[in-house]
Amino acid sequence: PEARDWWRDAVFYQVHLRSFADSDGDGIGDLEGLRSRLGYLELLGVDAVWLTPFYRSPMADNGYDVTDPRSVDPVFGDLDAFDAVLADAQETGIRVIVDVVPNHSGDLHPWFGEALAEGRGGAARERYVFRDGRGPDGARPPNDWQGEFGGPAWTRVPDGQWYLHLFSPRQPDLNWDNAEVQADFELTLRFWLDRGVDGVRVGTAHGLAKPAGLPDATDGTDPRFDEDGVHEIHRRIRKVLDGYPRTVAVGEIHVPDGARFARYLRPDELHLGVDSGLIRTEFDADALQAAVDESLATVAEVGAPATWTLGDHDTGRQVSRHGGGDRGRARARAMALVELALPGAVFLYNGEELGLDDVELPTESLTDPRVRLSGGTDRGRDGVRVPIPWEGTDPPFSFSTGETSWLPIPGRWAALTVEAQLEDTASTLSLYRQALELRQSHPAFTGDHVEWFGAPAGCFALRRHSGDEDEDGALICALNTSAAPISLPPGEVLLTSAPMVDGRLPPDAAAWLV
Ligand code: ISL
Repeated sequence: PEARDWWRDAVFYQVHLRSFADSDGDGIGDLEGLRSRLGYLELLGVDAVWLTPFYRSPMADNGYDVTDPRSVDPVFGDLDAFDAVLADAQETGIRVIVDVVPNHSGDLHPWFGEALAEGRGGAARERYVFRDGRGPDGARPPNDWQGEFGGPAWTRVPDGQWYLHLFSPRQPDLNWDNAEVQADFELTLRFWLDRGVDGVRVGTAHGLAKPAGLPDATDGTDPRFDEDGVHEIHRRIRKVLDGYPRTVAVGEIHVPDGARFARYLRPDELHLGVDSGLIRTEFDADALQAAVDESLATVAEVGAPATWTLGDHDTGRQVSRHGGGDRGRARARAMALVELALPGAVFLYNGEELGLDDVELPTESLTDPRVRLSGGTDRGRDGVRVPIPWEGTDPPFSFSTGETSWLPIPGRWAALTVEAQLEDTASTLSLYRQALELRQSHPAFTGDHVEWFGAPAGCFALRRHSGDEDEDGALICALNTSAAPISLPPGEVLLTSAPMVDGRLPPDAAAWLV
């Protein structure tokens, strides 16, 4: 019989390419750098890599402003370099998915140039969302929508029309009612699938479709996202993927509730949706238990696997979110054992396995368009995109063959380099390696059922099992978010996120038992 779909319980590792490894000394991570570090990903033990956008782009939003979705930006290499990464990764047993950006193009995409040159009423404008403004002379935007990064979601062009951009003005939204837009996206999917990628991450999967008439946002509704029409688009994407066996489509889906989320994962839509429930939940056993239950219940409705993530290139790192320092790191380590204990797929973000924290960058280093569009009240997302410290005692810690890196790496990360942590059995990297190894090889990690049993206040104990009466295969994950050490349930301890104290699990720690 056909083996279980690989992606149902895969551990995906998000490579923020620009920040991963630089092979040519310009301070920017690239494909050849990634290729040279595939051995590390093998050692870490991940199943797949999700590669952030590497397409030709002016990088006004970190490459999510794509000029040509079927190309490689020279700063990252070329198509041959991409093919080499793909071949070597797959040879090593690591699958590769690429980030596709269907909601918008970059402003340097030839289509947008044509739309501006052609003027109002022309077919080139139909690929985007151009409208006349309101009020005398159309001087007010067509509706009241705000952009995700701040400011109005509309920008006026010299002939007086406005175009829609849910993100930065350099990311005009595509019109998904337009046949050319649809056909071109299918070409892009096939371009990468034909090259052999194992799937795609669909950015802003809850965007794309826009409501007829582009109504104002009234209280309690957000007409910008999660329109019913988006599901027809996902069904078309799924049909394309179904022609490529064993590929996966992973959606970035931000919607108000689980019922809306599940709609994207119906059997003829996306395979997986990145669930940010754990990211939003505080370090509290009851709250975390509720979040896990909610995520499991959400996907159970549609038969999709759950997914778990503690961070990505858009959200703050766990260590900092939990207060930083030793306590923040202890909590982040505990959360790693929680996410890796659960049934379903996991999305790790590069550097999470090193216990990296958010970096306070000098203003002149910031590149995120959110900084400017928010009027500077928001420091943006660069602080979670600082390059990986690999080796040595000083920045850039072998991230680059050159002297510098596109964002400065703090000297205090000297203790967190891959090199330092590989040698230290107590390091966060060693914890992740052990956890991934167990998750991969131990039979206790095969069950799909989760149940909870009695634990002291401020703690939880979950039991993951197969649902059969044969309970030999069960895994127990205990989490202590209380202020006091706790006794563990009976069983053999496989792994703890912190050393036991007098036979008990200390605060801010988790343990796995069988
Ligand atoms: O981080 C956010 C706001 O600052 C989110 O709203 C995020 O922008 C949204 O989830 C969509 O994310 C994806 O597309 C964005 C890009 O900036 C993100 O990095 C990407 O993950 C626009 O292309």
